[in-house]
Amino acid sequence: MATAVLAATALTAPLLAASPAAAARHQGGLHLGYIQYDSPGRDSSSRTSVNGEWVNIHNNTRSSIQLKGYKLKDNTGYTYTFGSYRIGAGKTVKVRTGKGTNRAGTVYWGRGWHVWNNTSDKARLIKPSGSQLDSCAWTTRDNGYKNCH
Ligand SMILES: [Ca+2]
Repeated sequence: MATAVLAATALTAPLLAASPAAAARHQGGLHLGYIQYDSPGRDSSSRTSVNGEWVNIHNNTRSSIQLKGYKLKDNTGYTYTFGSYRIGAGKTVKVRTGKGTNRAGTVYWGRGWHVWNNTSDKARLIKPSGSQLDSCAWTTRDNGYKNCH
């Protein structure tokens, strides 16, 4: 019995030790930043209104990262897939929901209507391999925007 407890402890300890590192990952890698999920004013299908929603993605690594094939996904399953876009070390790219011409620092999902739910939703950043790199959820308590760090 004592041996079994010791063995279980030995298995658990490395997992516990890994937790602080997992929490620190947000500051160190490619991650979701500030999300303006509720466009200012009343939602309409105007380009300004739809583009009033956006998600920032930060690259806090020391190297640039090619985002081609990375995905941004909501709770419903709507998905934005990055085309060729190289995000520099320490840089931010803003993904606006509506239509527009991509430029340095801003890319456009190209939708005709809002994607991020104003009451509650969850943004997910997914690697080309399909594994989830980061996620960030909000509720009505978050007042229109969420700082995911
Ligand atoms: Ca919204």
